[in-house]
Amino acid sequence: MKKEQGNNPKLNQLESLSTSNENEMLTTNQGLKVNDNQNSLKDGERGPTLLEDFILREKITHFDHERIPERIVHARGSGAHGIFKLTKSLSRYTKAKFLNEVGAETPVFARFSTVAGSRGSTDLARDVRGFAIKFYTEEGNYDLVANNMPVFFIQDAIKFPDLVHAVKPEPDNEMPQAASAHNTFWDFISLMPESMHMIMWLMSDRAIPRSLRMMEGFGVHSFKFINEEGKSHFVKFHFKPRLGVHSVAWDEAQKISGADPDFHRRDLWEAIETGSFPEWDFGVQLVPEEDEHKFDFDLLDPTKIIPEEVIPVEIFGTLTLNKNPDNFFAETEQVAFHPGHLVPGIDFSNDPLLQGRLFSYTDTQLSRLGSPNFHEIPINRSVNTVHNNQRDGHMRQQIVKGKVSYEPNSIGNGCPFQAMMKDGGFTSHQEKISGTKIRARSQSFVDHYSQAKLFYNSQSAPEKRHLQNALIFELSKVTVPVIRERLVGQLAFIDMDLATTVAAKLGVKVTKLKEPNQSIPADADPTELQSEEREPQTKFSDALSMENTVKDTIKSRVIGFIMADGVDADMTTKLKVKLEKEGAQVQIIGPSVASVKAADGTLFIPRHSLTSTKSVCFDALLLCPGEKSEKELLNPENKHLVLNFINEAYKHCKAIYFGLDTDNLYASSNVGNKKHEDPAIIKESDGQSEDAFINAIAKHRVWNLEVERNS
Ligand code: HDE
Repeated sequence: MKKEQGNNPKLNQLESLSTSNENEMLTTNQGLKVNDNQNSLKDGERGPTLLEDFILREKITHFDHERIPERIVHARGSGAHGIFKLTKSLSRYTKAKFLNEVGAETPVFARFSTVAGSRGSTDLARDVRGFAIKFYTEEGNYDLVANNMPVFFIQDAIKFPDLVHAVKPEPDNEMPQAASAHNTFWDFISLMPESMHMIMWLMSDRAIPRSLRMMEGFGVHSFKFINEEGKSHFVKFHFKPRLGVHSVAWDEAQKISGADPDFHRRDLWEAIETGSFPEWDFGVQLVPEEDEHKFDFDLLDPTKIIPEEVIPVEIFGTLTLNKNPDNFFAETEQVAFHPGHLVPGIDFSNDPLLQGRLFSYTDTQLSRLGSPNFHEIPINRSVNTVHNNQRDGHMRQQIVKGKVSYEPNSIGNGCPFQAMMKDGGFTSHQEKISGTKIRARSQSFVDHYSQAKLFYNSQSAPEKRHLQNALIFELSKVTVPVIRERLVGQLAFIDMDLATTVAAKLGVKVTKLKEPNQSIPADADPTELQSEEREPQTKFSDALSMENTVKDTIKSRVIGFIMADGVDADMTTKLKVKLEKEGAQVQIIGPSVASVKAADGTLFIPRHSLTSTKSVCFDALLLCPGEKSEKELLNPENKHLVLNFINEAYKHCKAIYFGLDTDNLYASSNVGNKKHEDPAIIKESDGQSEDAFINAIAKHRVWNLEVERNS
């Protein structure tokens, strides 16, 4: 059941600007009703087309210009509307109105994305995910252009084009698509020790999320909050998903890319359509300005986190996504985010990566959306009216009355006039700065390994194994041996075990490097500036491991009910109702999509057939009860398909429920060979209950049994 979306001023604005074709006649762009949309105007039925056919020309011309350049990075994305609700006031720290009044609701538009792939690439690429949110506040648009990982590859914006060129498909043959597993990426990374912390995140399962709804969001940089008194705090932004942080297996990710390349987009869309609205807690880590230098890293360095054990994340609000866009292009494709879209009470820090971003985002919209009037596109409009003296330009839509477009003026009574601070006029935080003009990096940015170690040390055994395997996979695709060796040399600074495990599978030796440092100023003593090998102050952080995430809900989990003719309708329906009551989605899989006739004559309509989907598209499987159904499933036509389903789900550590009279399915599959206790394999015939199944799904996967399940 879809829930109400409430009063949302942004949706009201979009509604007033949108049209529907329902019950309407076809017209040209000039509003002329079209009488024939099948035939062009010709000189006789078989003759040439006439140039005067303005209807044909208009249609084809518009079509020829339908494409706009995709985003240089983050081209592949999915968006949704929603509401941000403040649950605790932040007025002590910031004067931003939308963060002051408890209960205040701010409309938002969120867009999640992969980074490297093109607009049509797979959702399940190993990649960072963008997590961009536009808050339509009364004081103007505020954009939090975040990622699902809290650090970044590089420390200075000037390296961004190099990073992106290295990860994108190689320039000579445009391969590989949406993948970092290639020479140029690892060549660059192996020469950039500052990327090592981010590489730990990218090689972890965080880079292959189960769902966009099960990802954390991080502002990455330190920003600043400024309160009414002008006092400032450094702030790091966090979004924590109510459903927990969960990922798929790499083998699964690759298979999903074939079975359903739109897996994440579909999952988000369907969750919202079915009223299972994704929710995140919004939190901040706050550091008073005077404590800036109290850490063993630099708050301005975007390759560092503030461990949650050092400064806890305080929760202040809830982000809920509750409406799908009406038109993908008009909304998700044309939305234009910018870390420089601010409201009073929020400001930047001097993070050199953030500083560079402040230039890039408007600049890119000019070539992507084609005009300085991109803010007038409905999805980008603020909910408060824009008043200024800017005029004209391509595709201008606002009709500003009067003669005046300059300031000062007397003809327009001085309007629009500057807003005083007390009226909400934006002022930059008055930070005292005195420096020498210099191209250099601060010595405080030089420790590249402590937090990479912290991340690696904080992972559970299965997470470490996945991370090692990811590195082995990626570096096996690298064809230049010296790049592999150099990268392994970098890993040795993080963890010797990690380096030797990876090296063994690559056939290279571990040589600990004195690594080249890109940030060395020309006149510096290189030995002094080389990255230090230090022990981090914080050695473990529970917050960094997905092992410690939410594992008590099966809401929105997709459970495949495999059945064939003769299934027991009563028992199956009972199981279905129970799982749906817990918020899960049950999808029926039949031998084909033709209806399945139960033993008592009840008809079930499958959403999928055994050939139209794969087990990787489900969180858990349930083999429906019924002797005849089992026999059908084990007939030669279906047997290999159904066993493949079960075996893959087993391999990927999922929960599987064998209903009554499915012992032969159990015995014929790999599950039948298991020689260990496995809480995620439930057999009704052994008296195990549905509750055990629900519990196992909520735990997501039995990653700790992965080795046993695959042996
Ligand atoms: Fe971006 N980034 N970025 N980025 N970024 C873009 O803007 C850029 C960085 C992020 O869903 C582009 O409109 C530079 C960090 C997201 O539309 C572009 C630097 C973080 C999105 C751009 C960075 C991000 C973008 C491409 C280093 C995490 C997608 C198209 C100085 C905090 C937003 C566009 C959406 C998009 C530039 C680094 C997040 C080219 C120069 C760090 C989520 O302007």
